Amino acid sequence: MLGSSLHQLGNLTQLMPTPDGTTKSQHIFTIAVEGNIGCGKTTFLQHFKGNPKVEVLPEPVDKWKSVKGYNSLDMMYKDAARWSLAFQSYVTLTMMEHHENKEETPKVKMIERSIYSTRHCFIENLHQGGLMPDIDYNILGEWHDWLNQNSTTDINLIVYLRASPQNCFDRIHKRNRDEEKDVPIEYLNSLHKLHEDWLIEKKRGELPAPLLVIDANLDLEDLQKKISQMEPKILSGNLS
Ligand code: TTP
Ligand code: MG
Repeated sequence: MLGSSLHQLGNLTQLMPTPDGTTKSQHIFTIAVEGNIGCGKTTFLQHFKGNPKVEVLPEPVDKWKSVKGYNSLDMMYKDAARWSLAFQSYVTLTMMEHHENKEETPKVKMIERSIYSTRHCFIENLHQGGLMPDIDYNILGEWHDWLNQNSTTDINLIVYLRASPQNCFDRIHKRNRDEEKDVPIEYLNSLHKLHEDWLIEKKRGELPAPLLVIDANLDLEDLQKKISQMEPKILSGNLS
């Protein structure tokens, strides 16, 4: 079913004139890779990096770490009650840059996360945990509603890398990103629950795209093998 919608999307590909006179096309198929912090999203994207038919857009964590000299990720972790609105607004902006990104030749676009997980997992978590007041939460909610209605936020497939919070915790400590050194397991437990509520239990309403769940509890080598096996399915969008 998804295979035929991919075909239709291919036919619908539009060439869009840009102010500099060149034309850029819509992507034929957009895949959002989702899952808890440390579940292996970047590893998954790396696998497709050399493929000329795929445009890979990893999460711009470096941008978040350097906003005109400010490390907004670090500020958020150190004082979430003060900085989460600023940080989550910036994350939303950088997610939109990826959603709106267009190429000169149509390709499959693969993005690390989306505005959907920013909202349903991270913003929700901060609000539920009492670190984001209602007013900030409501304003961000209105921004997200507006963006969904007025800009390109369409995705065609969600790949959910499902891993236990304990495995994510171990990987985060192994990779040792400075800002994340004090992330407690409880934080990963709540984020895991919010991913499950959104993607598996569908508590946030209908998903924006069909879902492919991959067990990401495997060690790195086995995960790589699994991604290779599943590559044709993922890139064709044919889940049957
Ligand atoms: P992730 O988006 O989970 O990316 P990752 O690179 O840690 O995951 P993986 O190992 O699977 O590639 O989170 C990046 C950091 O940004 C992490 O510390 C959580 C934080 N973050 C937020 O606080 N709010 C957000 O909305 C997002 C998207 C990330
Ligand atoms: Mg990553």
